[in-house]
Amino acid sequence: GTAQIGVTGLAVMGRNLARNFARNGLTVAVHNRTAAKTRALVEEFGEEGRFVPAETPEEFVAALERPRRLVVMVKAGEPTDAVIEEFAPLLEEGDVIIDGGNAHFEDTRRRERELRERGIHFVGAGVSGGEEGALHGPSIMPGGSAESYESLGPLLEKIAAKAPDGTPCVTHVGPDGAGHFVKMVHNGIEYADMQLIAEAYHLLRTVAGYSPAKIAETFRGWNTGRLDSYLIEITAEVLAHEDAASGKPFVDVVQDRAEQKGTGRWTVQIALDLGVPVSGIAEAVFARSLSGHADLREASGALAGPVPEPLDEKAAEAFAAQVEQALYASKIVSYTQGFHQIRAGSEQYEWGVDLGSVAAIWRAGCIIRAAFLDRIRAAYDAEPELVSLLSDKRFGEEIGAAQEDWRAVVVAATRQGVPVPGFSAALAYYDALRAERLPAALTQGQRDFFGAHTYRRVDREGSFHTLWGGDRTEVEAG
Ligand code: NBP
Repeated sequence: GTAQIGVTGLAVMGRNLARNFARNGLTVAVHNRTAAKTRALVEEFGEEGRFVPAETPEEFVAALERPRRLVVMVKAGEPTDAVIEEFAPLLEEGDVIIDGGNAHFEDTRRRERELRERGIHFVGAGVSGGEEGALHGPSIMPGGSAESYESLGPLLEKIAAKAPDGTPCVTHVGPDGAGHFVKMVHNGIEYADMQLIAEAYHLLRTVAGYSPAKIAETFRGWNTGRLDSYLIEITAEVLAHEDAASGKPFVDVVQDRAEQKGTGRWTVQIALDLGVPVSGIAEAVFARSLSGHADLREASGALAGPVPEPLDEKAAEAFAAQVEQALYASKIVSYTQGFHQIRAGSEQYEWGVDLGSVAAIWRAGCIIRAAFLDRIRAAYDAEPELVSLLSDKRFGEEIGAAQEDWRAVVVAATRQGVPVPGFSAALAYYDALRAERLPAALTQGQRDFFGAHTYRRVDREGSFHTLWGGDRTEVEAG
């Protein structure tokens, strides 16, 4: 074969990835279960580069140069297993299967193990940026053997997004499931970012009394500063958009029920298993789920509470500046929590993930791309063992400078009855970390009282139990 890479699964993502490879000068074998899609791709875009269409798996495998590199871009879950089972028997030792779908990292770990036993490299690669990213340059998070990355890396570097300094947004994240794990947390952070932006919008709308058009303008302003990011940019676009049919702001004609495909939920489920407090991401997932409970909301419409009273123009402007502070501070907390989760996953599975490189490959191509990520990378480059982003001097100073306004925003929201689960959970996390003593000591006392779960003392080593049902003397536990 002559193709340097193959793509099987030519729905929107696979088709665009194949075109991206071809546009970058690679010869690309293309295959799809339903052959009509393969033919359509070559008919429509054949002039963009060198495609080798294959009707059968055998033809597809034969079209590839060795070691073969095949990208599987089919629906996550069972279809991915079915495709792997179809192709693996046709491959030889040293060939590489790349799963670019949104697989759960535990599935990736299992597939990698099974294929390794058969002498085949399996690379679970997170691909972010949607269909546009797949075509023009996604952020790519590949996991798998270092050896497979040697043969694959240079090809991925060609098609990946380029950061502002020109470096490709792809790196060998770590072994087996590391890439899909990092992609999962990326999506969790994306949920949190979107929720925080939604809360800022809600406050500007109800407390500041701004119109969607005015809020779009406000976001455009923010996008020239430290919040400069793709999500802020598209927020302004969505808010400025008018519905053609009704002439109303687009945001007012869309049903207020957010949906989800599941990667945010995975992030929280895994965080619970790892014992990592990702409260910002969790609140974002819950906020979407709550919005979808039309029954609960209908049944609760008569509950008492304040009706927000819009501020006058001057006060509104000052409030908007405070909301920017709250948004930025809460965003720092979300990323702090997300990077904590990656660090914990990396320790648990012994992946050796370099957090600075993760921040670096999120700078372009992906949904959470932002100027901010350069600063996160700098923080980890300066101190790779950084315990928490909040313990980085510059982030610490910035969040410290924002905290008074952040509190004022949470207070205003609470007074006016506007839900801000993201802002307030982030603030609670910040205050919990700062606190010299947490009430967890009392929790331990209660646990010891009802369950003899024991506790540790501040002044002596060892585990202790108080005989609560007896004379309340303290005994040393075994
Ligand atoms: P879909 O997730 O809609 O999958 C459609 C593709 O899977 C088609 O090529 C289809 O072949 C193939 N397929 C299925 Br379904 N079952 C199969 C089977 N048993 N054997 C062989 N092929 C099978 O495509 P997509 O939206 O392009 O997404 C591809 C992957 O990329 C997914 O894992 C997705 O989660 C991930 N992803 C998507 C986005 C996005 O923005 N859409 C972003 C990032 C990641 P057919 O044509 O014969 O039916």
